[in-house]
Amino acid sequence: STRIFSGVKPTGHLTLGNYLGAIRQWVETDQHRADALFCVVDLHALTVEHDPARVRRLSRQAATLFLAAGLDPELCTLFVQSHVDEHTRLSYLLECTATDGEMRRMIQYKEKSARERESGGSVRLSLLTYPVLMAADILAYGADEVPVGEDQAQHVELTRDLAVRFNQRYGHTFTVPKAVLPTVAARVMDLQDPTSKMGKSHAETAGIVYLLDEPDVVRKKIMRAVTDSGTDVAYDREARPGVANLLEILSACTGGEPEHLAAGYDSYGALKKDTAEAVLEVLRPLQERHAALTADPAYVDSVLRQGAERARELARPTVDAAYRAMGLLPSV
Ligand code: AQP
Repeated sequence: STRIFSGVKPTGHLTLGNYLGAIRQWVETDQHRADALFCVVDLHALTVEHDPARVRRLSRQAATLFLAAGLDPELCTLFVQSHVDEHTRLSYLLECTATDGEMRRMIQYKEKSARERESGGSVRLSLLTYPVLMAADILAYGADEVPVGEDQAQHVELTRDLAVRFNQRYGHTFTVPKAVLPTVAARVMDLQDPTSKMGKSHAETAGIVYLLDEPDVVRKKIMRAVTDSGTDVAYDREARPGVANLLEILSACTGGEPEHLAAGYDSYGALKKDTAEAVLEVLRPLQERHAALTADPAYVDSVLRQGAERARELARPTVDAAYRAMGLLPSV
C-alpha cells in the first residue's frame, strides 16, 4: 500500500496553518487510505536558538494535538523523531550524497540564515543540513508520498534528487517520494502580514491563530486582521492578499469556493465575523479532546512508545541496506 510520512517541528504552538495546511488532511484522508507515519520532528527544532524545556513541552503538546485532531493510533503510526535513531544514521549517509551548493540554494535556508545574521546571531550548521535530515525522515520509511504545505515543496524535491542519485550510484535502495499539496488552504497567511505565511515560530503573534487560543483571542485576532484598501469583498490573491487570506480560511473551514464566498459579503466586518465563527467551530472539538488527553499523560506516552517501536522496525532494514550499499563494513 502507499506509505506516507509527514511531520511538524516543535518550534512553537501549533497554528491554524498547521491544521488546515497539513494535519486535517492527515486525519480526514491520509490515515485511512495509506500506511501513514506522523512525526514530531524534534531534532529539527534544534537548528535554531531554542529553550530545551520549551522544546520538550511543545513536543508533547504537538503529539497530544495530533491525537486531539483525530489521528488514530490504530490507523497510523505516531512518534517522536529523536526516539528513532535511524533518522540521524541515515542523515549522515545523505550528507555524503548531497552537495554544499545544493544546500545553500534552499530558499528556506537563505531566508532563515539571513534573518539570523541580521539579528546579530550565528547560523547553526544544522540549519544548512536540515533538508538532509528531512530527506532521511522520508527515505528511511520508503515513503511514496509526503503531504506538506507549499513551503516544504522544495525540500521534498531535494529528497527526490538525493534518492535518485543514491540509487544510481549505489544500487536501488530508496523509494523516490513525491510531495502532495493540500487543495484548499495550502498556505494560510499571517493575519497581520498576509504576504508571509502563518508560522508557529514567528515572534509577532497578533496575526497567528494558535490551535489552543481561547475563543475570545481567536475572535480578536481575526477581527483585527489586516485587510486592504477598497471596501468591496473580492477574491484577488495578488492585489488583495488580506481579504483573500480570510476568504481562503473561511473556505477551508466551511467548504465553499473563495470566489463564491466573496460574492456573499458587502463588508469586511461581516466577512471577519463569519470567518472567526467558522474557525471556532473547527477548533472547539479539538480543544475539548486536547483537554481530555492532557489529563491522561500515560496514554499519550504509550502511543508514542508503540509508535517509535513500529517506526524503528520499518526504518532499520532500509537504513542498514544503505550502510552496506555505501561501502560500510557490516558489524557482526
Ligand atoms: N501557514 C501555513 N499554511 C499551510 N500549511 C502550513 N504548514 C505550516 N505552516 C503553514 C504546514 O504544516 C506542516 C508542519 O509545519 P512545520 O512545523 O514544518 O512549519 P511551521 O509551522 O511553519 O513552523 P515554523 O517553525 O514557523 O516554520 P518555519 O521553518 O517556516 O519558520 C508542514 O506540512 C507545513 O507545510
